[in-house]
Amino acid sequence: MDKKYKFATRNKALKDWVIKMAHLCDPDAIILVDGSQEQKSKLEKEAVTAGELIPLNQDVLPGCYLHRTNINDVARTEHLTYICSRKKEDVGPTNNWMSPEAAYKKAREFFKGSMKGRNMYVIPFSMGPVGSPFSKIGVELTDSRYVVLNMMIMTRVGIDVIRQLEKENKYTKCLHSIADLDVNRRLILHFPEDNTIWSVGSGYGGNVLLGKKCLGLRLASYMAKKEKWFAEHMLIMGIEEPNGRIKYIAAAFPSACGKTNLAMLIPPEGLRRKGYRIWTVGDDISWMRVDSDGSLWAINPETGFFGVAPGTNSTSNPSMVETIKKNTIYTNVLLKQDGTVWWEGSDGDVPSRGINWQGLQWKPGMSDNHGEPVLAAHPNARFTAPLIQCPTISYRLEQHHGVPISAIIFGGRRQYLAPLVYESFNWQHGVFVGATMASERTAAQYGKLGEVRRDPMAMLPFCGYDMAEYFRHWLDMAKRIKRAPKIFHVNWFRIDENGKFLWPGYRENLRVLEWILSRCDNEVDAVKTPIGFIPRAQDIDLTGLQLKSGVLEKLLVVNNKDWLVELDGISKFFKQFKNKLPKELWNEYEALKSRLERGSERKPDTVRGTK
Ligand code: GTP
Ligand code: SPV
Ligand code: MN
Repeated sequence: MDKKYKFATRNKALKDWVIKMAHLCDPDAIILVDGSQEQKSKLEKEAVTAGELIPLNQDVLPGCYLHRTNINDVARTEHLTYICSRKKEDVGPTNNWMSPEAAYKKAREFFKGSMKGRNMYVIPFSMGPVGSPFSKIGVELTDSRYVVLNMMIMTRVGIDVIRQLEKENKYTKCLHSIADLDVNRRLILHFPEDNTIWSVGSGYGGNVLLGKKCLGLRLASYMAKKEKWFAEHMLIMGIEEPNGRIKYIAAAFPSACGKTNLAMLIPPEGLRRKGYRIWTVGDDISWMRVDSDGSLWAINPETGFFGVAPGTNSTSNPSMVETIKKNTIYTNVLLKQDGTVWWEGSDGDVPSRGINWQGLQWKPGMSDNHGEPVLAAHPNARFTAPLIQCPTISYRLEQHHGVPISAIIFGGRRQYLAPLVYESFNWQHGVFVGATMASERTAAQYGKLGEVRRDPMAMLPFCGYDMAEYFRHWLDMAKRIKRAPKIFHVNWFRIDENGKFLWPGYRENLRVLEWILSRCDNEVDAVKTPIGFIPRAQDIDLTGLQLKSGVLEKLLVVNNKDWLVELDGISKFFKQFKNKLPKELWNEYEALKSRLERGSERKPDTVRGTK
């Protein structure tokens, strides 16, 4: 019953692989995605006919569509995500492991005949500008038009990538099928040694847009270790200072902890008047290399935003509101009667009715059988929109060498403990700060909301190899980076006795970034605490911000006793890496411990000039 599949390319190996996968999945036909507008329109029409996309009100939202995923398929499924290295110890204690043989065998069963009645699309894509030495090429085979249309926004798709492949033949083989969307037959598999990704049984973004987390972080981090660069879960932004210079920073926060919002903030009035302006380079992934000048240079390998919808409005993120007015795919938000969309924390009044993310009639105030409110949008509802539509997009987006990084920022969602901002003492201590990051769980992944989990460098779910080796890599890179960025930690999420956020966050975060940059330029003194340098209250410019007196001081408190308790969690986390954990990190741990113990006997904060 062998079908004759047709697929033309001069790259013989590529052709053989595509045909072989087609024989496994049994699609009706193979279709090459060429990135053209005509093909895009055709796919949109077909997706609408098939009910995969709902066209939105084209007068208000031109080129926009709504998609609903299955209700059991609304976030990344980390427990079904595996790194399949030949040796189990190579993935470390924080990754799920399956042997390549077992993984291929198990997934092959799910892929067998999975595309019957559908087409197999061949998406050639480049992460990073086509032809840049930073870039990596992938080819994703998928039976989902939703995936094709999203990939066309998120990555560079088209014939020029195929041409590149004909020259180089180095690419990541990505296979995806929605199959029957059965959570019991769902697997997200990475084969770093084969440069291959297999994803089956899901239709949710992070599980299926294989350029993003799967290639852009898991496989890329593995390559980066070997090739001596960094693939990180970081935003990249340019901060234009009043003197006209633009400085770039990269910041790693766990999923749904504010990368997108920070990357495209509009300066608050007080700072705007001073002359600050923001340039957005990326909101999720940063690939960084040491260039010949000894600095770290970063590109955003993506071309789109796959951003969290709930909470996005004209106050929290006006640039995003502007960005998603056209050519945007909305996933799992509320459909209003007028053919526009809504979500919790969106602009405008709460609609009197609509169809919610589950496809059910919805009215405000509804509750389910357990008395829980029925939501209009899923908390992890997202939009996919082209970067170039962002009013603050950086003109350096397409530059093959990216942008030079002045500061690296780590951060998490901590109701207590971590102060608004602190600076590490040096690179090694900065790596310790990143390696001991922790955050409260959000809706971006399955699991118990609010639970504190350690998420080093925001990479716990995205590191494609043993995290102990990953820390080693971070430490080793110090030798190569002659002009190393300073490393900071921020926390926008500290709360008061009433459970309210102490810090207004969002655009006001620029006030903290201003301090960070002035520290990079050695322009201000700081207060030395056991955990690092914190700002003197007078050095955070609060012009135009109504912050009650004493609040900033509260935000900056470093409580030694709490940190000593935190050390237990850190030590537990470190211990699982056994003797593979770099000893430098244990040294940092011991040093912090003794600073905290000494500190609790003395006056906690000692002001010291560090200029
Ligand atoms: P991923 O796309 O999952 O990697 O998430 P992200 O890190 O880009 O997070 P995003 O910017 O989308 O923010 C996620 C949630 O955090 C949204 O609900 C925001 O409204 C909220 N948020 C972002 N910045 C701040 C802030 O400064 N303060 C507070 N309190 N909330 C914020
Ligand atoms: C994240 O969860 O960190 C995201 C969304 O950016 S996803 O692409 O689904 O991983
Ligand atoms: Mn992310």
